[in-house]
Amino acid sequence: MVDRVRPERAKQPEFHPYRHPAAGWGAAESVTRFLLRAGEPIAGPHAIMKMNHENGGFDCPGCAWPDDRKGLHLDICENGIKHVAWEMTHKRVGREFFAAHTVTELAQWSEFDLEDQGRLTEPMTYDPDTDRYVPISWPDAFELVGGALRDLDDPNAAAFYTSGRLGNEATFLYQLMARELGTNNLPDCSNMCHEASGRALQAALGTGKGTVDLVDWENTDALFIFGVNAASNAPRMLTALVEASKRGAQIVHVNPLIEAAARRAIIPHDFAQMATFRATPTSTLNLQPHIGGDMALVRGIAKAVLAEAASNPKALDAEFIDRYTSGFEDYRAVCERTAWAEIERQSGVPESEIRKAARIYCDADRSIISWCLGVTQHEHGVDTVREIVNLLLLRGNLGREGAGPSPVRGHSNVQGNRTCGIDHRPADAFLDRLAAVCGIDPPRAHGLDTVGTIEAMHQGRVRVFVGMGGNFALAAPDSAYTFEALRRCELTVHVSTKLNRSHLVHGRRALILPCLGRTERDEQRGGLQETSVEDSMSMVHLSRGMKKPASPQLLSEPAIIAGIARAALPNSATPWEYYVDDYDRIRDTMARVLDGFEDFNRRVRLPLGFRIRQPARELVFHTPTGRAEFSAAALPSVATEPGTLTLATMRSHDQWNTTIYSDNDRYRGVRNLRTLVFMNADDMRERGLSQFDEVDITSVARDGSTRSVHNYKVVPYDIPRGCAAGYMPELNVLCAIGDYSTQSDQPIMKNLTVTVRRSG
Ligand SMILES: Nc1nc2c(c(=O)[nH]1)N[C@H]1C(S)=C(S)[C@@H](COP(=O)(O)OP(=O)(O)OC[C@H]3O[C@@H](n4cnc5c(=O)[nH]c(N)nc54)[C@H](O)[C@@H]3O)O[C@H]1N2
Ligand SMILES: Nc1nc2c(c(=O)[nH]1)N[C@H]1C(S)=C(S)[C@@H](COP(=O)(O)OP(=O)(O)OC[C@H]3O[C@@H](n4cnc5c(=O)[nH]c(N)nc54)[C@H](O)[C@@H]3O)O[C@H]1N2
Ligand SMILES: [Mo]
Repeated sequence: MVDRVRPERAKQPEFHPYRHPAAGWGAAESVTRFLLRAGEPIAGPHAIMKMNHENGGFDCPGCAWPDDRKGLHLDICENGIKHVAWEMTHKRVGREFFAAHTVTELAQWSEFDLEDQGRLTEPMTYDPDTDRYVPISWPDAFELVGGALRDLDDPNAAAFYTSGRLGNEATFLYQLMARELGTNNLPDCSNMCHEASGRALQAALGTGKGTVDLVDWENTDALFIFGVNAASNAPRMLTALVEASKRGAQIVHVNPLIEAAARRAIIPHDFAQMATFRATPTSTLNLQPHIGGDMALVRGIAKAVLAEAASNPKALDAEFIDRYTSGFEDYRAVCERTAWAEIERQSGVPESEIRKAARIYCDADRSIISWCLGVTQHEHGVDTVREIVNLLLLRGNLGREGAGPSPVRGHSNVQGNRTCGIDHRPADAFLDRLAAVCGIDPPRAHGLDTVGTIEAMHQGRVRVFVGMGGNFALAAPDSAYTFEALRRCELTVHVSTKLNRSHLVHGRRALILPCLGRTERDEQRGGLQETSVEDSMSMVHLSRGMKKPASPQLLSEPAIIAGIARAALPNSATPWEYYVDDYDRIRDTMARVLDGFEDFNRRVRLPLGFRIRQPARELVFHTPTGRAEFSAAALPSVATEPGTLTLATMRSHDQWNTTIYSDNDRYRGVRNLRTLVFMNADDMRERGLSQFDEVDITSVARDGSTRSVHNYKVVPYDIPRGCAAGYMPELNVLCAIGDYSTQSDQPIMKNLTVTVRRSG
């Protein structure tokens, strides 16, 4: 019999710095082991062959990195494979399971053990008398939610969360239902992820998205990569890095940690490279700023570029600045005013190193700057992304091949969710079209985001919570506070594929509604359905599930939304059932509501799908001035108080957000340990700590309140002094609910002030 993929908690923790290339054999071996243990040695690879295909196949439910567009149909990666296998497990968690375990008992289980029970098979509702989940029919489940929503005196007492995996068609129906009910309470995982990027790009360029695509990545001269652990979280970026390196492009990594992608790599699918063990270096320069020091570092590069322009006019693209931008003089002035000493202090990087990056930037005709959570989850995330845009504008790195901003999005369809209407601050123009096309009267007042929803649940203002995918309880900040908020709800509803913490931290009444996964066949009255998704680079394409559903009782996400909507809005004129019968009909409506979706049904069936029109890419800027806007923000103060450290929460290699595959973090050299804190050896010495010593970590929130975790093990790591790092979601208990950015409302999950003390 196959054994289970189970973190070997009894095993001793190990730490041996990783010395091999990223991807390559390590990844191949890890995948094989994973599939064998998951009992999917055949279904796994078979399914993967069907993933990301040009014609048919399903979109990888993993990250949002785009598929290779050159006819290479199989750009697969280790973590994508794990992700697919995770969904395809043969294990099932049915009614017998729930009958055998009380919720109080399950609450003691680990995240791993909960999800490891396998796929949910039928709708379940919480029975307070027995403290168990018991089966409920779909019609009764819909009526339970519908009744609770109908009973609310104010539609704003409901909140509808979205995790970024939801396909575009379901997304559209979901926001339509919320707005027809009368609320913009549409919190989503983006509120914790790239909210800062969206706001900054919107303000600077009039678009909430990056402007580059993979062709640009293939043609750029220099890549600047900030705050992403690509080898683990966007592994197919390794392909782009290897190819860039081979053609002589420069690659600069900016990260307090030197991550695996910043060393050398073997292309995940390049078997020749794997056979010869020939890895390619994937970095020209590594800069290790202090956590939160990126804005100062970018300012330093810009300062050096401006200084160079005094003797070399070509350092700036004066024509571009003149024709297409606004605010340049103010920006130049603020750069000149910012002293190098200040830049060094804030960034933690010496001027000489920053100048090296500036040299690379000035020598490159075309540059791309890419970033992820290391940049966004800070108080000044918006200012930092705007500073990145400033730097690009200086040399006209926008609107031409090989140049531009390239945020790395997280969930496979998180970008599509926003495009299709999941936004607690919707634009009036969008609401106008929604009203005209769908015949509803959408509310105009802004709704609640993730943090706002938690606070409102705590205060009793939101009483019905619906989670469309995801694991809200655990993904959100301040676990204790968020748990209490959910428990105060009248009703919590989770549409899910697997059992997770959010099901156990429930309201007075609770529902678990099991849905089809992306890999599964979605049969409706109109035949086999496909759903569309949008990747990080604005490509929209269809995804078609191939596998027999995990249980005959599963419904698709559009069908579940329609069922809830019909029950909640009995007099709705929206043809919910008609939409669900054939998703082409949803797409026809979307084509009339959404910008850039004209002729949706035809274009989404082109072999590679289509790219959503990007005005900024065409140098058309929907900003107040009609130009790309420089910003001239002052540098924030990111220095730590004596005795404290700045701690960033992040993912290990072997997890998907709140889903933990194992207790290993291969590229960082860790085995059998997740309750750890990476620290600089000098900071450890100062505290008299040695490797694996047990410590308590206490965060100090802005309001002075403290939160602690106990008995974490210290791991000495190459990280700047004053900085520390550890894993989400375990460390979410340290993220205070009130500590979100005043610029983006995003929880500052990469910037906690902590003290670290020996336990006991
Ligand atoms: N396998 C896998 N893939 C994933 C996910 C997953 O959990 N597993 N999650 C998906 C999601 S939803 C998202 S949003 C993305 C997340 O992708 P990442 O952004 O890579 O996520 P994190 O693990 O949080 O890592 C952030 C990186 O930021 C660095 N960092 C921390 N603080 C700073 C800082 O102040 N400045 C800079 N420059 N760097 C800093 C850390 O060292 C780390 O390398 O990945 C997506 N892809
Ligand atoms: N401290 C800290 N906290 C963080 C972050 C951080 O860096 N640090 N990162 C934040 C970020 S970037 C994000 S995106 C959030 C992630 O937050 P979420 O998106 O809420 O969390 P996930 O862990 O991705 O959700 C996993 C669950 O999704 C369900 N699921 C999987 N596939 C499907 C499907 O096809 N349909 C449906 N309906 N359900 C499905 C399963 O039941 C599974 O248990 O976490 C945030 N939290
Ligand atoms: Mo994310």
